[in-house]
Amino acid sequence: MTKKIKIFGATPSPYTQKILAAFRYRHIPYIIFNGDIAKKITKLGIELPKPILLPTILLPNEDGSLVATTDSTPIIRRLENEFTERRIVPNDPALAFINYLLEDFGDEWVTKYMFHYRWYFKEDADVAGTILPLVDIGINTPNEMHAKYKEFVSKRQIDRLWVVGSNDDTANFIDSSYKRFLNLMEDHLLNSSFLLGTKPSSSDFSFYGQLTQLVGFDPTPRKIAYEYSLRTVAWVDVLDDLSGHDTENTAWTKLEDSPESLKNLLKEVGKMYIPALLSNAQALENGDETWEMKIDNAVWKQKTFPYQAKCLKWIKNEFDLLNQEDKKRVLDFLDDTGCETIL
Ligand SMILES: N[C@@H](CCC(=O)N[C@@H](CS)C(=O)NCC(=O)O)C(=O)O
Repeated sequence: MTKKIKIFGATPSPYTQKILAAFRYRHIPYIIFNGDIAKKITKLGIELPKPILLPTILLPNEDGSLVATTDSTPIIRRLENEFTERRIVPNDPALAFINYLLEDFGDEWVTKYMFHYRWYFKEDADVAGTILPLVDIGINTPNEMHAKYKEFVSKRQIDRLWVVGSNDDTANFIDSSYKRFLNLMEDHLLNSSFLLGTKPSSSDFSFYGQLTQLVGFDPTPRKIAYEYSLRTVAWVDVLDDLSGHDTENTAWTKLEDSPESLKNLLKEVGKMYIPALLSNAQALENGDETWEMKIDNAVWKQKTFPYQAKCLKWIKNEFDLLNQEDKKRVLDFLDDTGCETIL
């Protein structure tokens, strides 16, 4: 029998939800440990990852010993090779590149909506501040201890808002990007059951992870989602458990036959995320601690992230691995989306 993979995460963590839904679809057996992750991993005598991130997954290295591994995107790629059934990276390398780009956008930009709505408005911050300690230290945490932890975790997260670029100047920017995103999803789901056809891919799980929180956890973005895209609300329910999804009579789309609505989603990637990646990489190179960019006459300002400079490098690497013909297919498809500028 296949050994169960140990996953350490938390229910309010979008990346934990991404990985769990992908495992369910892929029929990869797992055990999930919610909360108090450092203590639980240390107890097993396993070195903690640096930095500790949710989810952390125990995967064997070459000599079979377990390593606490983070970062959902490479973990998903690694498991594609180890579990060959029900894969979530498309076979066509050009489509796989589009999938990579969308997955990265979900993980790195859609998460800005998630973090912003969770901690920017008082009502949402109060809900998150109340629930997070219950997941982390236990549902039965006594009231006094709960109140202290709530104060600690809320302050820590609210203080971090500016790190992801959420502040009074960017609040409207994020809000309109979220609403456009929901409209684009509404249009796309009218044409296609998943991002890339009738079979889910890793980008679906990336969007799903963030949307579990936006639609199912935080009050303000939930209200907006119900107003803007009930199709997305329904889609999140479908994505939750695809363990019974029929993989024989479903297929990934042919890139060239993809609906216009997919291209429109990529235009949002090209409008918001790509300029952000470029400005961030430039700031890192210049040694600037913060950077700003202007889109549609609104200013975006955030802290420079070394990790997002790596994201840009990884996207370029994925593209470089394609043969000439697939590169051309990708460039033709991305023409006029704004994404082509980094390739
Ligand atoms: N790129 C990582 C991101 C994981 C991540 O940022 N997780 C958040 C929670 S959802 C986290 O652990 N943040 C650090 C913290 O809360 O201390 C992935 O795809 O797994």
